[in-house]
Amino acid sequence: MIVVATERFAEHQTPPGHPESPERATVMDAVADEWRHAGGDLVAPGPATNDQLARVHDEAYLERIADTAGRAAKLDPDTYTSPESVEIAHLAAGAAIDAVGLVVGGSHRRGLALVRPPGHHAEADRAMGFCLYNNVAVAVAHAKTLGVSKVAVLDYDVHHGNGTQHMFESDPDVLYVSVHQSRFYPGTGEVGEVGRGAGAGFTVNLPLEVGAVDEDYRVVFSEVIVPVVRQFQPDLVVVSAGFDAHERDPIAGMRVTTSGFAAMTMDVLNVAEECCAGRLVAVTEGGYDLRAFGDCLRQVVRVLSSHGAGTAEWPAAGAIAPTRGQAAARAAQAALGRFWSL
Ligand code: Q9C
Ligand code: ZN
Repeated sequence: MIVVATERFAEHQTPPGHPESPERATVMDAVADEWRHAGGDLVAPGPATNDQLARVHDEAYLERIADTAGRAAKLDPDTYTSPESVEIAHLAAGAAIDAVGLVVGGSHRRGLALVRPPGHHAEADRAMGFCLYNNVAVAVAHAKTLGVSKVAVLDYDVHHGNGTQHMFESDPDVLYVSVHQSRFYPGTGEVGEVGRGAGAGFTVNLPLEVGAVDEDYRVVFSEVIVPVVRQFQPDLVVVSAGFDAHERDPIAGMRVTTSGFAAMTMDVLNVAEECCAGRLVAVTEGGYDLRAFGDCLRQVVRVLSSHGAGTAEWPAAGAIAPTRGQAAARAAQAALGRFWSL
């Protein structure tokens, strides 16, 4: 596995008390250092170019963001820049691009880009939800230029990745799968959103009721996510790796444990092993409890650096019955049964 990271991600500043804080970069740095000291491969990213960003963002939007260079700006009620943010956002998208380049180039089977600001809420023409550029979408578009035909994106951030979904919703070569907290920010990601035109069936949304536990996630992974990704047969898997569904997270209401995140990552890595020689790139998104963020990142490093794949070690079911997961899986089977055998 290759880790793509830089201490410069701390330079993007948000207002005091903002959950997407520069301290998150300190956590990423600690994880990257541990990886390097253990003998792991670590590289610093180059900046994404305007042309690379323009594969998913509008030129007028890129100009608007470029105009905030050197100053603090409020782009949206949740999304702020500091003078350095544009430059750092280019490095975040560049890190996702570099991780994809290394994995598709064949020097590494797996990649992990430790980045901020996050990306999955950024639309073609709009910053939102702490996101400036859609790092994962830029990386997917980059993979296609390298000749990768089919890319599966799995987004386990607690919020729906509206930007990523919208950028690829008409594209049958990009499968977008999101599991998220239902009726929560940003408000999209209902189970009936299944893609448009030729892309119908290639958007899979699994909204879970607030309070979901590991066992709910295990149910939706085993009944929907793993079967769909397996049937899609991707040539590359990209994970929007947000950890704000964690039980310790301050801004959402799910109860996933650190082991639950390890198991989700292992489940999707297993499909990548089956379909595409384990070619998987994870790119960080949210995750706002610093301890949980670090713990989950260490689990992702452990899983992605394991040889081959093993069976996912889902935590033992607790006292809470997985009714939320069962309801989400049933709803997805009804909405998507005409596209996939579920
Ligand atoms: N204005 C990510 O996790 N909260 N973004 C809005 C009402 C926005 C989260 C609250 C949460 C954005 C990447
Ligand atoms: Zn999130």
